[in-house]
Amino acid sequence: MVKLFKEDIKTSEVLAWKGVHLFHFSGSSCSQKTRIVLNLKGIEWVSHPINLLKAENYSQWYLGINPRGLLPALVHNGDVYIESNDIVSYLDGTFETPKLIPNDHRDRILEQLNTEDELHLDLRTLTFGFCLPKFLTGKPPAALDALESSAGTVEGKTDSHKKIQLAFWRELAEHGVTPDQAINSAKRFKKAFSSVEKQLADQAFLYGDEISIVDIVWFIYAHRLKSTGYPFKRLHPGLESWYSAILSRPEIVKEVADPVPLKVIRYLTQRYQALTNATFEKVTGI
Ligand SMILES: N[C@@H](CCC(=O)N[C@@H](CS)C(=O)NCC(=O)O)C(=O)O
Repeated sequence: MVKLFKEDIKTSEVLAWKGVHLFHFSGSSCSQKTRIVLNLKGIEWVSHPINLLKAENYSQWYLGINPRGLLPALVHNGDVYIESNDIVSYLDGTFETPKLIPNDHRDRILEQLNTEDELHLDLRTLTFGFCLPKFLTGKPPAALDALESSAGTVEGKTDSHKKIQLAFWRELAEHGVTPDQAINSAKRFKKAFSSVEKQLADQAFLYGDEISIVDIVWFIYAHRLKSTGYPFKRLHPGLESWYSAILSRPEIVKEVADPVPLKVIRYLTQRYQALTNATFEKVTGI
């Protein structure tokens, strides 16, 4: 559980905030996960949008709340939590119903959340490779420099996560998404979703009749992957009714809806990829 120490929090005004506050961005998958959990649990929360397209997450103000410069971040009565899976676990423990991490399966669920987190950069790779033109995927070098030079600590220690983020963005700026990266990311998702499909073979949701946090996190990845051209229906036919059942919930669908400009950009990007033999299926061979 990544709960920041008081001395990590340089934007000290948040220490006095009461209630539940979420820093988030509409199109961020980790933010979507957290908003869905807040909705399903009926928790009242204050919204603090941070625009990733304007690199607001690298402002000194936001780095003073989340030294990793990532979304989401949760403030609850002055305590700051980062890492979306830690945030949803915290919310589930603090706001009892409906229970999204049933106690009987807690260890396995935490393991699955870990697996999902490890695939996060693969999701980014495929999103940037197949939904957006390259010129829209980068971060301003000055913003990356701001992250690199910020002296923020996480739980009192210099944080190693920053290096991973910086390497990702700098490599992306240098060579875009390479075919090898796309192939490897696609294969990892194929493996992960094959295992989700097995677990769902004879039940409506991954832990029985009720939706759990694991359904939510895999649903969000499935939803994003579908938009990249990953052949979800062909590879995982057993997941279609599970996916549609989750998508039909009003507390969920509203959090994953794409804005019209993004849909237009994605449509044009994928038309161009079709004309140049560079679609998801052509590149990954999956
Ligand atoms: N492991 C982190 C990943 C967070 C993450 O990568 N968030 C993305 C949005 S989904 C972000 O803030 N990206 C902005 C950036 O890297 O500049 C979590 O689960 O919270």
